[in-house]
Amino acid sequence: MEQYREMYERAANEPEAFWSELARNELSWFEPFRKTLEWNPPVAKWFSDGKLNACYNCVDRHVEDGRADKPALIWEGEPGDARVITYSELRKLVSRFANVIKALGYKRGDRAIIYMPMVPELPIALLACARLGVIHSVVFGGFSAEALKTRIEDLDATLVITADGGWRRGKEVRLKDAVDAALRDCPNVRNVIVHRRTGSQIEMQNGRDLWWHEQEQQLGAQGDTCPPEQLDSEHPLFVLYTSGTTGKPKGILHTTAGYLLGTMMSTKWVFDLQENDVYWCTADVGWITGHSYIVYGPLAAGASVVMYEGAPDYPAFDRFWAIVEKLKVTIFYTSPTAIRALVRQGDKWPDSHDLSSLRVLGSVGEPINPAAWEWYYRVIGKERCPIVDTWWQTETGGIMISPLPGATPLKPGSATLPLPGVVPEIVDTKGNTLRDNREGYLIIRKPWPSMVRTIWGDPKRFEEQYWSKVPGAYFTGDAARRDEDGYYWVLGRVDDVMNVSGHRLSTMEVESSLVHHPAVAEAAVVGKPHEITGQAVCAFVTLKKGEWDTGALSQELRQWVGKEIGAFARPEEIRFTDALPKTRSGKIMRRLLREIVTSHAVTGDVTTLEDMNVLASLSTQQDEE
Ligand code: 7RM
Repeated sequence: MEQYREMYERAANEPEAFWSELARNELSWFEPFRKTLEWNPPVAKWFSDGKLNACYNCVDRHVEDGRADKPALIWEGEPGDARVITYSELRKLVSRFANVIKALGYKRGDRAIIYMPMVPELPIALLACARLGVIHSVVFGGFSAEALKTRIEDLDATLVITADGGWRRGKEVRLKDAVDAALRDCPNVRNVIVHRRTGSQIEMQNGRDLWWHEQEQQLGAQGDTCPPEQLDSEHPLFVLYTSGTTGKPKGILHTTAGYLLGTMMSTKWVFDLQENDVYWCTADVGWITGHSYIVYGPLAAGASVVMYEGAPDYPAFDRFWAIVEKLKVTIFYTSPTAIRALVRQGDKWPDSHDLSSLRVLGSVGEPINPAAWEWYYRVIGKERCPIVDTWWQTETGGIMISPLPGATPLKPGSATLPLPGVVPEIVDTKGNTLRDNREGYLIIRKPWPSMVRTIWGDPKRFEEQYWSKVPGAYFTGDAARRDEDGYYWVLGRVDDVMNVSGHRLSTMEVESSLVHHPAVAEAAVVGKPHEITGQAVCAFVTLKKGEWDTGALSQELRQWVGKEIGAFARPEEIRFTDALPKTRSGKIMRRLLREIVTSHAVTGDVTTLEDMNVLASLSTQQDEE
């Protein structure tokens, strides 16, 4: 802890010296940089006159530094197939695929959309693009053809990399069909490169569509090497689309050196990464967590990275724990949603596996409620493994607030303290700094290397969205509180904070209380306009298996919350439902629920919604009332 304090102080007092020293020592450069930071808010340039290559940093340098035979990717397919790829094999596979792309005429600055299942060819495709300076944009394989099309158009991509399909709960997700549908309206795409995964029947359009393996075969042996391009530090590495408050998704742009440094250092610090760790992040590469903590961070750090193709409950609810046991996973990083889903199935699933290899547990994506935290700590970590609750965003590129395992004393539900070089603050609506224990907006005062550089094609929206609320500071859109120990408690999105009778109330607080009740599986809470109190609490609740008298339970739950938080927090209304509307990454879409309780119409972007039927049945329920 003392070491952390020292480092934090140093980074706060001399940020440029702190980051430039790390960048020099931890990254491999073709040409060294002299300028550390040019900051003209909101435009940041880090290490701008240096040259490097992200793929070289993630792959080649480890082969050259004695990790040639170390496993880089340890892959588990959903059907039970498996592959281990060493760093030297990865260099060859990435170089060959980079040569395929290059031979087709794609070059630095071009844009490629990647739409693939969780197979090794997915990180290989990202790294091959990075090797050539081709800007990639991964679209999560669960997105529809329509969502795919919007992204291809916004990015003006000329190349699509996909697969015939992937496996999910024993069924094929037919990716190539979706690409075909999307491309009917995208004349600028010249080629589709298709990896064969499922072997099912698909259409191949002559001249446009090419099989990955056939293109590779044509290369011959000289295809094994491909010199990495020497790129500027600020060369765009990727664009990742994320939904904002409007209907149109935002293309978050990350560049090369700063992003790589931020993700690599945070991987080492937050997970206490050691040479022989077996590291597993269960996210999909289609989300920022997968980009930063499956691909770029851990590979830049030379780690052995586990990757799993399928669903956590296939063929049974113990799939995660079976993989932990089989591969002797030491670091395990997942989401509260996944944890809650598994809690619901009972302890017998983890209890039937040897989880003694685990050393550090991580959580990401939303605040982790105390009940889930306790279960994760006790049943998975056997009270031996620290839980790192990591707060960050697509826009921040890497982890910003998190405990350091073994050093930071934990408080369940708090992401604890900022990493070195991160300067958060809690402010009111006017941008004034608030005292401890006051809820306010979470902002970041100082620029950091892995920060978002712009919104693709929309610098104006970038400025308005993130930099105009508190001039010169980054606005996260989250509400948070800092306690008397300096610990941060992130309460959720600002638009998820309710105000009931003048009391600030987090939707999460009420949800957390509701899921404490033995009958409740999941809960989502939104504020509903109310004549007297301003807003009233409205809760959507799913129940655990069993027979429930919902009338009586409704009363009981209201009192339950009243007792746990206070009478003002009691939900005025409780709606029981079979499922909650969620994004494909598992976040509850409160915005949609809010629209259901305020009006009848649902507008805006719903392309990230997991199951549209959930939405339809929730609105109908209201229509009937
Ligand atoms: C990594 C990721 C970002 C939003 C963010 C928060 C919420 C994420 C935590 C969290 C509380 C956490 N990127 N969030 N992590 N809230 N504690 N540890 O999820 O761009 O998809 O979402 O997620 O609201 O603003 S994201």
